[in-house]
Amino acid sequence: MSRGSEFLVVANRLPVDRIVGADGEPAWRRSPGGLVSAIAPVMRRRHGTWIGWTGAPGEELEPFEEDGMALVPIAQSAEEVELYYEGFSNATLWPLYHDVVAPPVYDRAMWDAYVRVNERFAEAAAKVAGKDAIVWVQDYQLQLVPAMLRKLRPDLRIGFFLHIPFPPLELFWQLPWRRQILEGLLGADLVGFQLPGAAANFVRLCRRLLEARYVRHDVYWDDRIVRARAFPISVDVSELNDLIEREDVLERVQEIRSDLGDATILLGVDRLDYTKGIAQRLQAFGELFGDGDLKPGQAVFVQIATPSRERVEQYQLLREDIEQQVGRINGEYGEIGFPVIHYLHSSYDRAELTALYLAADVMVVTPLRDGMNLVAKEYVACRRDMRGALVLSEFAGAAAELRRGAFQVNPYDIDGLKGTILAALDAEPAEQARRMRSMRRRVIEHDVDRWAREFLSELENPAHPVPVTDPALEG
Ligand code: ADQ
Repeated sequence: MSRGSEFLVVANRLPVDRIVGADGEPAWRRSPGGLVSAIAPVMRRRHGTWIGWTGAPGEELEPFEEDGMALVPIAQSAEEVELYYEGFSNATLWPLYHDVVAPPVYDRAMWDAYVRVNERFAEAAAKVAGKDAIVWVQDYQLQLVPAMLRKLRPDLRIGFFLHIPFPPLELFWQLPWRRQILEGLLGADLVGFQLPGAAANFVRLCRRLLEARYVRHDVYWDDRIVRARAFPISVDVSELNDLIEREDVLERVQEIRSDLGDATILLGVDRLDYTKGIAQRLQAFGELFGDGDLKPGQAVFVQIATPSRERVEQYQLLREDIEQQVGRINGEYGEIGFPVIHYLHSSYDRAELTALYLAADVMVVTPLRDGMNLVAKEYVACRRDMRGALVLSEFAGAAAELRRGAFQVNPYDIDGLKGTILAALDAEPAEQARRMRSMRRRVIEHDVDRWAREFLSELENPAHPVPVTDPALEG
């Protein structure tokens, strides 16, 4: 075998987006986001390779280099995108793993496509990995890759990280292909989750469904030990530190504030997804006007909703619902020049998001279920001024770490949500600072760099004991 890569990342998407370059020619640019910036330095240091899809159906590209990373594109036909990506990944696994907040679709053609595309990723990784290489597989779209890859290349060390929740046995049991998914994951040496509870769900399922032996969070499978551990993901604190000092960002903060008539600003930033609890927060906010607790012009909600999975039916319905709801609330409670909700269905660059975080008096993060939620951590990382308040759902993974500083809420409880929003609006600067200090300590010490380092060190040095649970995450 020729000398291949000693470090590989396998993810549904490549870490680059297609853009039009200065010369008008198509070009690539590194995708924004913590995962890419956390892994990029390791990739460069170890001459790593990233295997993923470009995002364009039917496109077949040769491997190429970008930003110091070797990239191997995996083709997906339009039909595979529909069945594997929009179908099994986003219409089956996504709702099943998020407490079934929407009904999962169980479709055999979707499953077949999921197997086929996972195989393609595994074969590509087997081909480019050097002897004894480290392979890090990412997320729910590729849960079969660890076992497929181990079969092809038993010499590799394989890690897997799940970015979304891992459901309890009672829900996972619905899945017609539950055994195959578990066996797929057990091909890894280390299976990482956001929270210890998810690792515990996984181990319990291995025991009940596969009758696997286990000791604490170690599963004995196929004469190997598969470790299940929690590694709560975080944000790129140093990138955000640079942004909050930029002159143009600070000017933009003033501009946003004055455009909104110096009203108190509540902010929501989410992909437009039914797991994010957008309707619940808007309803609670609207009712505060009906109750007379808030007046138009006094407080305003800015809801940024990034377009997402627009070809999946549930997402189209959600968009219609939210847009109707915004129209209804503004129609009912707004006044000329004072809408109560500003709804923006668009994507923004990091500088604009940072300006919004700095302008917001209250950040409202109310998912019905969320693996972690980076928006909550980004807000905290940006507020070096110790101002602002975070309203945070108990059902976000981030709630475990930010418990002391956030105004925690059950998003299904609309009255509770109203009371919590009012409490956050009323918090005195001293209380805001006390809460923010506690949250910032956690986020700054546990940034995304540390997340990647801890995962890789656990993968590469299994003898090195890492506590099964982080005391800060205990309930
Ligand atoms: P997501 O469900 O996408 O991630 P989240 O963790 O909040 O959710 O990350 C979203 C990212 O997109 C943030 O970095 C945010 O700044 C950015 N973003 C949101 N709206 C944007 C907009 N309008 N324009 C530009 N950028 C925008 C999944 C899981 C989470 C888990 C992450 C990481 O669902 O639970 O935290 O992966 O593991």
